[in-house]
Amino acid sequence: MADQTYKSGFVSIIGRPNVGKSTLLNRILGEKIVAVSNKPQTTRNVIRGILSDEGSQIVFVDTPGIHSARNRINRAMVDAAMTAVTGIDLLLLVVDAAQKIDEPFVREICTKAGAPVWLVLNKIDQLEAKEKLFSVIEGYTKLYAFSEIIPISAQTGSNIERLVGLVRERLPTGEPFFPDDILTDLPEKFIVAELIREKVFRLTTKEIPYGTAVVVDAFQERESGVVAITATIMVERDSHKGIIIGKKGSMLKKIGEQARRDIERLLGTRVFLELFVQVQERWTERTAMLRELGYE
Ligand SMILES: Nc1nc2c(ncn2[C@@H]2O[C@H](COP(=O)(O)OP(=O)(O)OP(=O)(O)O)[C@@H](O)[C@H]2O)c(=O)[nH]1
Ligand SMILES: [Mg+2]
Repeated sequence: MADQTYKSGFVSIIGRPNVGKSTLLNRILGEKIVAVSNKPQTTRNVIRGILSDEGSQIVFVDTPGIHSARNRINRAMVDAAMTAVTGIDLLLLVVDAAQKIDEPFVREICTKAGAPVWLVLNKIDQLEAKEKLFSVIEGYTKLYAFSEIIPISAQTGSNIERLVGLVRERLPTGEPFFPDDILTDLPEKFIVAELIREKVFRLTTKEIPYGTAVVVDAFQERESGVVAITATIMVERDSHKGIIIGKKGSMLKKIGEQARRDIERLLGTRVFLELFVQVQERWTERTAMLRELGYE
């Protein structure tokens, strides 16, 4: 007979770019599966992270930051995020506690939400004074009757356990949606590409990261236990290719080394990572390419 007390549900993590949504997902899972950087629009896909224990399964849905998108890929990203506002059990609206309240945005999300909205005040480690938090909370309370308001720091881990505990309590009873031993329903290949893309976002500047995408071409477990991975970093222009490769290959080497370390931690094995760079002109505007990369 099915367990009558087991709880399960979907919880979307929504917010403006750069507020710390992906940092929060990684922190909750205790593993890095999504890219985090100090540049806005780091996340491009809706990514489900699964937290299971004996009595519950919470599926957290990380989403691209919502902004006024101009080009094709960004519009696809925002559309994807907006679909995650409905068809869920709970919505975590993440904001940067140190930033001015974005009233129209908060109102829009709360109006469109198809589930109770909790306000997650992130980056409280950046508030100069604790008292400041009270006025921030007051400001948001005037805007909307949030079911919960939870101050956290995704970076330091402050109050994360409490947040997860409250979410678990509020979930409906029901069967698990996924096996209890997986962190995400996405293939390993996708997460590997995401970890490589994160390094490009962290190590390059200006428009370079926005014109890059990563595709894993081969993923092979060898008898020695080493996983051999070949991946291609796509760029939009020849000049960008030069930057990604760097002087005597120094940038590509750095991207590869840092990515390999993260991938090894995730897979728990030794990894041999080979990276290539390829120019695909205007791929961010091309339907076929966007589909192939899972962005549309
Ligand atoms: N000080 C501080 N920085 C944080 C905290 N959480 C996230 N950050 C930083 O904020 C930046 C953005 O974090 P992300 O997790 O990539 O933000 P995001 O909301 O997923 O951004 P998009 O994917 O672009 O929408 C990174 O530099 C993080 O290290 C926090 O609690 N405190
Ligand atoms: Mg993100």
